[in-house]
Amino acid sequence: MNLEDCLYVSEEVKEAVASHKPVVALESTIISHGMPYPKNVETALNVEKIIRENGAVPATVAVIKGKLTVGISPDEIEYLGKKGTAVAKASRRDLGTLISKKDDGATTVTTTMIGASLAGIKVFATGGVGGVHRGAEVTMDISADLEELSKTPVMVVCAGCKSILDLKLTMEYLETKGVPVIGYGTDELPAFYTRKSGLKVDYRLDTPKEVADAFLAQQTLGIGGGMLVANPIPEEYSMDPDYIESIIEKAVEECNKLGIKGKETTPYLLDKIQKLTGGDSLAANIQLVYNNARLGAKIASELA
Ligand code: PSU
Ligand code: MN
Repeated sequence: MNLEDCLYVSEEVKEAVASHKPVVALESTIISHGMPYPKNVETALNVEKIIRENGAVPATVAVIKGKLTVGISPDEIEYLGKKGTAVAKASRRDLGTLISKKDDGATTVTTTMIGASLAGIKVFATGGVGGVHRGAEVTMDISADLEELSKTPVMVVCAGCKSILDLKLTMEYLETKGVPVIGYGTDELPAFYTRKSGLKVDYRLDTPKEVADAFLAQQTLGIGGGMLVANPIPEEYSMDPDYIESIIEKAVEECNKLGIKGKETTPYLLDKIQKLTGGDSLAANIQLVYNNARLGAKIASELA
């Protein structure tokens, strides 16, 4: 078996990477497991458009018919969005089996980083990353995303972490793993739906060039690992912190009551929050993803 039997990089992405054009990777779990159809497909296609408008090539990643594919087609985006949670959520441990069975999979932050890295892409934009869950001192539910950030040299542009997670423990874990957390234009870690969390980031950087330079220095040293760039949701789309906190608490309580565990936890919570807010959180979610796509394209342009 060769790498080409397991990995497919689209011609456009291959050409862009080879000629040092800016490329931004995008995940597909957000499509299949993070948003309802048809908003998920509409959002994913708009994100690709925004990246192009900002001078970069988009590379949405997924497992398609047994190949980790970097740069899926609009038809494949539609397919993954329509099939929704019936598509396997593919984390690091799932890749081997999904590929050998010629199956499909929606890539998480973890596996999108893996695909990006194999294709030579440095920047990846999304909404939120996984982290240390509330109650992890008992459940040990810590997202594989944090481990991946510590070893794979890809920068992840996100809107911080949702407080479905224990943000304080997530920051501690990232510190232990040596993952730099950069606040884009802020000293404070944004909390996805809101711009504030009460926690400090490691460094505040204010321009795409500053972020690109920090990443470049880290990679030039050869110490490896990624970087988490936390870009706050634009003020006009941010939600009321008390309101969203009460919703998240309800969702977490319901999740515990139902005994939901493992890889089901995050998709359950995302869906529950969307239902409890009557779609308001989905609108905010979509806007912050667009905002991250714009920043990702600008950083990729600086790196290129
Ligand atoms: N957090 C979000 N939206 C998402 C996810 C997390 O706000 O869509 C998805 C991402 O794909 C992330 C994954 O990599 O969930 C993390 O899942 P887990 O907590 O099971 O590691
Ligand atoms: Mn988990």
